[in-house]
Amino acid sequence: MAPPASIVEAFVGNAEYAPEKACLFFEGERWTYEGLHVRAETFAAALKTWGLETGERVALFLGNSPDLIAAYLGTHLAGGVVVPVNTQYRREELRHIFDDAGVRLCLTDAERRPELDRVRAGLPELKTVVETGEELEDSLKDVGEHDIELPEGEDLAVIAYTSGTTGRSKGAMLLHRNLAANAEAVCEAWRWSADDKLLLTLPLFHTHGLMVGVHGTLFAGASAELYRRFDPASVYDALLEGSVTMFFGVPTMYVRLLREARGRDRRPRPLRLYVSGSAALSPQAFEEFEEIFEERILERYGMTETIMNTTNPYEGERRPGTVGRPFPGQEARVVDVRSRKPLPAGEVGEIEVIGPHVFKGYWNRPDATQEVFDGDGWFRTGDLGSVSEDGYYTISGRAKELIISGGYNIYPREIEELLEGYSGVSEAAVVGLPDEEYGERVVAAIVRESQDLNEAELINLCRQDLAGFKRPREVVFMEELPRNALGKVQKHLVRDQLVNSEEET
Ligand code: MLC
Ligand code: AMP
Repeated sequence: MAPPASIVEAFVGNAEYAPEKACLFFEGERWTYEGLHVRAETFAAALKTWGLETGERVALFLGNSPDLIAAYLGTHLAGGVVVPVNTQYRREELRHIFDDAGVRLCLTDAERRPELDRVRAGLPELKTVVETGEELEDSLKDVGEHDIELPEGEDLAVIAYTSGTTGRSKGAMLLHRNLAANAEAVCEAWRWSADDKLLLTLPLFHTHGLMVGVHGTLFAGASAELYRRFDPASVYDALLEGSVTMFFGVPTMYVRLLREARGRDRRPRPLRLYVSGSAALSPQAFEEFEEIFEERILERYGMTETIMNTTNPYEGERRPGTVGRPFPGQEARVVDVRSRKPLPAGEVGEIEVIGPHVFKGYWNRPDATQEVFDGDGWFRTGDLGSVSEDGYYTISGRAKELIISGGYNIYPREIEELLEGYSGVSEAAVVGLPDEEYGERVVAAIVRESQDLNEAELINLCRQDLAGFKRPREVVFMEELPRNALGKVQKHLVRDQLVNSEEET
């Protein structure tokens, strides 16, 4: 039998095979495969009743909940394309995504709606906004009968916005077949089966939570205990309770779990699998975790454009500080950044990947798409690294200018452009400084026009315009920014100055 061409096809197959099997647990509710299937079909019919045409975009701007997953599947059943939206985004970030993707319909919740309402007038293509709860339940009552079809593998499934080097984020176009192929590879590599129960506390608007956590669960016919958000105490309690078999987290979550464990007497029994990704897990955290939890975390490496790229082995050596080998059916290589020629083991260059998981390109951005493909379909990840003689990849830096804080990607240019737009700021350079908990934290170096401008004022302005995780944690005023002979700001020197002044204080 041919493998499923989409996640929704795999899900429907599992729902037909084992309708009564538990799929999701959420705040005391138990959702069976059949229950979620019915809800997804209701969403699909509702989207059609509200006028959604094949290929039109549906934004999901709401917190973790079964409805988010049902609406995701329902959009695919209705032939729509999902645009997941970070729930921390503020007006300008929202305006850009909704406008760029031409979002036609949005499902949101009471907490996020006011932020969307602030920009709605400037979004003529956004015809319908529905809020979960009473408004949604009322509108689902009038849903008509509609034909529902499974999507084709080549159809566009998701436009996932990823931070952009030029400030504005770009929409990565993932096809149904990309999602299905990667989920199949992940399930095979990690031996994910219908018997598994994943503790899922990651946000569902990013690759890690949605395309690894949710897709893997639905593909394997497994179940997930879904949380609204990560909270170390509740996660520790759930681990002690012992019914989950897997936990996936970003390194910040593991750092917090370790802190939680130090304050507890009881230890959870080892799980089948702990996975870390989205940012580098420090070898210290890996080792401390092994001491306390008696388990070696499996670290893997992925990104929005390609979902999962490499993984440490399920059986075999999980090597701290490395991200393992390519997933089954996929390939990776390290190339020289200038000549683009493959490099021998041990040498550092840019990591490239190829395979059925690699996205189609950026929405409406053929220029940007062309830049990231290196001929013959190899995708330039923008990550620097090397590969060992026995095939393990190590990420050692980034060719792209990027800060990763708590697993969220932040492009400094976006924040610099905003800061430079504030009155009193003549120049801004944003860098990431090392941070024990978040890996890196955002710090802004500012050249100001007047001494009256202060740190609190700038941070407050950013609070209004930016998602909280992008807001600079500190602002440092400088007489001038270090520049090279061509006038380009030397970010590494800014960073060195800030690190040195931190060490002095
Ligand atoms: C929240 N805050 C952060 C932050 N997350 N600040 C810096 N970095 C972060 N990552 C800020 C909030 O804005 C707020 O500040 C304050 O912290 C408290 O908010 P909170 O909601 O209580 O957040 P917190 O519990 O601290 O969140 C930490 C976290 C979260 C680790 C649980 O960041 C998280 O869920 N990260 C996961 C991100 C993720 O899924 N990445 C995957 C990308 S996919 P204020 O001042 O505004 O109130 C990818 C590909 C791959 O990378 O390989 O997986
Ligand atoms: P995003 O664009 O949000 O999907 O983030 C992808 C980026 O996260 C990658 O390009 C890497 O820089 C980083 N990343 C993901 N997993 C890891 C990991 N295990 N170690 C180091 N960096 C990682």
